Amino acid sequence: MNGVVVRTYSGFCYVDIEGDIWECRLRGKFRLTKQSVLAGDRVKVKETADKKGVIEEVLPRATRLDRPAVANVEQVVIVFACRDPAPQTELLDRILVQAEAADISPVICFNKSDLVEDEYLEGLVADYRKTGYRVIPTSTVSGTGVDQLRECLHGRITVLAGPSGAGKSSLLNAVHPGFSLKTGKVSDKIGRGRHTTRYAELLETEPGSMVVDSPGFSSLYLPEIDKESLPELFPDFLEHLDRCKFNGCLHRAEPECAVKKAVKVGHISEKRYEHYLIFLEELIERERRY
Ligand SMILES: Nc1nc2c(ncn2[C@@H]2O[C@H](COP(=O)(O)OP(=O)(O)OP(=O)(O)O)[C@@H](O)[C@H]2O)c(=O)[nH]1
Ligand SMILES: [Mg+2]
Ligand SMILES: [Zn+2]
Repeated sequence: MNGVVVRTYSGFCYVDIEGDIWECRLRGKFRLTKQSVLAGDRVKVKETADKKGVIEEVLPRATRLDRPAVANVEQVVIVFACRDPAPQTELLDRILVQAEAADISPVICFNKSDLVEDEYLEGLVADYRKTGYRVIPTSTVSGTGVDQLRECLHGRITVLAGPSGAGKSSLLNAVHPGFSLKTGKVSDKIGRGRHTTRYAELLETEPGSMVVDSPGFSSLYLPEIDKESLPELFPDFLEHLDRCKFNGCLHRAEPECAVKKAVKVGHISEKRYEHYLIFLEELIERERRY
């Protein structure tokens, strides 16, 4: 029988088979690697008891994201709060690069828009609209952007990603009043969430639309990519790349660099460019080590 893994938990996989959730074990060969079966995986199950079975095979994945670890999503909605916790745009850019490298389309939500002045929000949004990505300011308190987000989830398989406390579960509850996902207070002292969501879980918002709620994370992760391909993972750089003087320009110290010019005149945000340089150094350092 075929099914979709809705979540994995301490050695068990919960698999949706024609609307029923089956508790499945993994066959020995899948125990070898830690993340061998992920939420979103399509699997072949052999029945062992009533609504219990063994996963015989994981079918080939269309996509695969590392953080959060999910399979077969088409879209990632990256959720950051405008404040509490303050948006860490370096982490946002890392998730964007990861999504581009995995061929998953990103959408950015700046949530808790009710907590900041319009001017601040507009600055944040304008910076990221320059990338060409869709940016949706949202608030589960005022309801801003909730309809837009619902429309954006329609007919797709989406994962929500972002730091703990940004409001991912709250947004899903707002989009789909039938959900009652657990949400948690952001601690006043450290301004961080407390990892209320504990595991990635695939949920159906409406027939044909699936969404994965995932635990927040803040680790500064970068996938395995060649430094030469990094600029292509910044869609706001793309139109400038052919205009650099040097072939193989890495847009650092090279003269007559079209990317640096675009930053100077404001077509590319300075912060994005700064983060590009940080990621580039990291990749160069990695290549040196291996
Ligand atoms: N003011 C305001 N608070 C919000 C908004 N959205 C969520 N919150 C609050 O932010 C806190 C964290 O929300 P969650 O939905 O648990 O955040 P999360 O991203 O799912 O966090 P993890 O599950 O830990 O990754 C809760 O206290 C929510 O009530 C919003 O739009 N405005
Ligand atoms: Mg959550
Ligand atoms: Zn250049």
